Amino acid sequence: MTLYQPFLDEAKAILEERLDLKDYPIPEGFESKEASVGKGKKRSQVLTTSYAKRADKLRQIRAAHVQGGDLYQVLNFVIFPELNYDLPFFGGDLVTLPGGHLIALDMQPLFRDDPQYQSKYTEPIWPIFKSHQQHLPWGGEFPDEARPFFSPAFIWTRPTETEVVEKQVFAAFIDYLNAYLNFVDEAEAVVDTEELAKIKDAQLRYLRYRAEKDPARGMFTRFYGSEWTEEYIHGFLFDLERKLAESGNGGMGNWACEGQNIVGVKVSGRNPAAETLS
Ligand code: DBV
Repeated sequence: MTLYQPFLDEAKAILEERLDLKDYPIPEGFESKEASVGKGKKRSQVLTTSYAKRADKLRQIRAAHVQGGDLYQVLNFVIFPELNYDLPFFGGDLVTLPGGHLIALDMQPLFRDDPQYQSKYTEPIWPIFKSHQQHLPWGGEFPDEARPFFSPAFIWTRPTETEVVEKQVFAAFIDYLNAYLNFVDEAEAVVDTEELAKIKDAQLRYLRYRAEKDPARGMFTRFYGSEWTEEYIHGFLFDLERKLAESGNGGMGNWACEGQNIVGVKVSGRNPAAETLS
């Protein structure tokens, strides 16, 4: 079973059609990683593959796809805008584990409680949210500390039927992605220095939260060990701090392009960003 392959394929096709995509480097060793899990008859292979691109206004578009038969299917798909746009993050966490399906889908706000921000980035998608919400009821228990990072149009659901994932979740995922790309089309670069500083703070707050609390850390550590996992989290999945440190300019404007120079540079240890910054 590869439940989320059609999601990834369709997302790639839409991105390809709607954006002028450029390559984004995936650090060596993280394009694809395999491990055997379980014992005896239950032994199976778990494959994790990565996808990454960038585009105008979008610093990183990336996906991690875990395929481990009936037991583990995960697609984590996030779009990180450049720091000179007030765009939200596109965030999809589509998770199927032995315990069932768990779906998080949202345009994660930089400034959740700002009414102007809500009218710009939540109101336009409200009809889409409502149309899907009726098929995808609230999934219950949700970590309080994660709330600031989600919008009122957050879809959080735990479907009991795989068919609901294949149909309703798929439709919601595609609608949200297209609506997100509409925002990207409209977005204009921010030039006000105060505003830019707020955006950078909000991006770093989000980044640090996600890297620190990554709910996949346990799963990845079991499969691939802690060294690989920490490097995957800080060096690829949530890499903003590294990129800022590498570009060495505090990260405004076009730094992501300069960031391309780091291709081939080997990083080792836990987080070189911390050393460079101190
Ligand atoms: N989640 C990720 C990445 C994943 C991933 C990069 C590549 O951020 C997978 C893989 N999410 C993943 C897995 C689980 C979850 C759960 C494997 C199951 C963990 C387990 O049960 O062992 C939204 N994802 C979750 C949960 C939430 C989210 C709330 C439940 C975890 C819990 O109850 O603590 N997405 C997640 C989140 C943010 C987000 C917290 C915060 C901004 O965007």
